[in-house]
Amino acid sequence: MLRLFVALDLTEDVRQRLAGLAGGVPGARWTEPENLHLTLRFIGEVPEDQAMDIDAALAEVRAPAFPLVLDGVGVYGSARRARVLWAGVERSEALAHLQAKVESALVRCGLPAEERKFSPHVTLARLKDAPPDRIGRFLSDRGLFRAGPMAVEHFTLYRSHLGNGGAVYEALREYPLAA
Ligand code: 3AM
Repeated sequence: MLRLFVALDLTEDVRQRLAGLAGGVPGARWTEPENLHLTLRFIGEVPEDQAMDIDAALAEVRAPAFPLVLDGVGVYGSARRARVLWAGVERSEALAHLQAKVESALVRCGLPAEERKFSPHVTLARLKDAPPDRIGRFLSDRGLFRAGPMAVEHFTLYRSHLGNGGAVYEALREYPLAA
């Protein structure tokens, strides 16, 4: 079985800007800079032959390249029990279009449709018992964060290896977007 997801890679420059946001929140496990990405679709565990079908279907996706701008920071979960700190993404029709194409390609491979609305973000940190006041300060200090535009010219199928030291992401294949 392979644990898969589809994501956009970020440029070195953007990852460094995001890595620069880390710190100041006790109980935060910050994403390693090389692991920072924007998930288009979590797939989960699939057998190898289905992974090959998924690869073939993703290779058929036709969508244009586009600029991506990261904008602002936020939190998932309640104020008292925040779970994830994230960087937001400026609204982009092209990103929504690509995500919809990826989603329909995966459904054609027999995966169940994603029920949750696509909410593009880059996970900065996972939180455990983080003090709400420190989260509040993080959000207000970093609220004006912006990075990019960066050119999105491909998307990537990743394999996630779960281990004691956290997940390791392996890029299996990149699929080009049209110039
Ligand atoms: O890009 P982010 O960090 O939002 O949280 C996992 C990560 O998302 C998510 O897939 C991305 C790559 O691992 N993920 C992991 N398990 C998941 C699940 N069971 C999941 N998303 C939905 N359902």
